[in-house]
Amino acid sequence: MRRIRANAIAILTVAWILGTFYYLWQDNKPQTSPSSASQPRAAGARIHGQKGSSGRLEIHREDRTIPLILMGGFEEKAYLAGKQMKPGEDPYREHAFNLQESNRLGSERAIRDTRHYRCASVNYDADLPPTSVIITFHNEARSTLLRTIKSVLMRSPASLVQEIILIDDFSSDPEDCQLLSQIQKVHCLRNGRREGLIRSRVRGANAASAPVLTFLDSHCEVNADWLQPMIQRVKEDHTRVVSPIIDVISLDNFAYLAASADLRGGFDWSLHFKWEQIPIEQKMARSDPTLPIRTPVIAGGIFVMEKNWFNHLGQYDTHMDIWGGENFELSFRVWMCGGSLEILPCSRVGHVFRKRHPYDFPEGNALTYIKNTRRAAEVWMDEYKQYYYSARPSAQGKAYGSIAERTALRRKLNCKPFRWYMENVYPELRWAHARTQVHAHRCTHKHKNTRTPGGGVEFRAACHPNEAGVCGIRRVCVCVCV
Ligand SMILES: [Mn+2]
Repeated sequence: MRRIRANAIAILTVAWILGTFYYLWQDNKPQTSPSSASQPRAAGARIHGQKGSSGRLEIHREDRTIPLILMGGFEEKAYLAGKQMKPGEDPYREHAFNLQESNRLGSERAIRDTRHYRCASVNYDADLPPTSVIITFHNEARSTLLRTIKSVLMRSPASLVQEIILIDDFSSDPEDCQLLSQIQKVHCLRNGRREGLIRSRVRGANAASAPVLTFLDSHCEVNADWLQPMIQRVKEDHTRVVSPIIDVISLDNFAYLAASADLRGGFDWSLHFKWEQIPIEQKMARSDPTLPIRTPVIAGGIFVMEKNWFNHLGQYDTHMDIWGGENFELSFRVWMCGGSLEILPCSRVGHVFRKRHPYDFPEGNALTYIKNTRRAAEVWMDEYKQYYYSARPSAQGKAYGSIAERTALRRKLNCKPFRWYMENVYPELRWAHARTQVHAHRCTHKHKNTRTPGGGVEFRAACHPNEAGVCGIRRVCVCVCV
């Protein structure tokens, strides 16, 4: 009896020791926990602090060092010293982020590899096509701009980056851009007047010599192997437009924080962009965390697209000004005219999200946003544009210029109606609408047979089967339950 008990204790002890070892081994496996920073990464959204020590190992993969020859005659110290803060100056004033911290960091800091650990073992084709990286900016801080460029050179296979095209959108100091063109592969184009993001990007795309375009913001740091997953997806199917997960670089201390891997781009009827959770059915079906995430819209700052496809689809609406709304126009166009949009979890790029725009909109921030989104709604949203107007009544009566070219483009490309987009790409939006709009308006009579230039469908068709389209004051139409 005693012997049996002693044996049992011995076995339990061995099992306990093995269990402990297994636990420790598991815990040391390199892993980035997606739940450790699960906050949305939208501009203005609250940013989740990184959990200090989660007990897991963080891996810093070796960055490629930039060969000196690649930096050409560029004198980094002189470039950065040329724009230093004056003592006592508010470090947030000029750029709406902490310039002092940015300047202190240096241009080649290491950042945490925030990808899921399984991304490191995904294989990519050896013969991926090269890309032209297009960075547009207006009065960007020299330290953030340089870090953006150097991170691209450090963390991309040299053969994939054919060139980096900087579009200086009429910044106060032309040297911000010009001096950087001493770095190999970096070209600088300067606008003779303020054109805004959209026309600047089109200029960059027209100058690009590589078959794939990579649009990048000017205050980013790209992460390990960011480029291969995106170029691979575009190579496999040229109609895909892909973007990375956008990590958060703190505007206060420039800490690099992992964003959640479970988000996609969405919007509400006022065409306000937001990050949202992937619908639960799709989330359950995701067996492999390295797989792409379909997204109804992209945030717009960072994406990769084939150059021919970009041109075929009509580039951008160049009558949009400065910034804002262009991501909706592009997203609707890509989906409705035969392409698709994806977020690739194995590609990560850090971006400084700010709470305000540090630059002026010549016609005012709100007016520009309304003009741009109104153009997107008028060209692409068919009868659904009425929801946009009901959510943004101030848009009615605001000038938005001629859309004839863009509606002609839509006809030429034979694009699907917005209704198709609603049903197949973003069905979740309709429900949100039905719940919020019904209470917002008092409706007077049924609105019948509204024919719209784009779709030629009754307004009624825009509603859920158990709803009817109703027209209220000022032709604002909503869906109500019947
Ligand atoms: Mn930005």
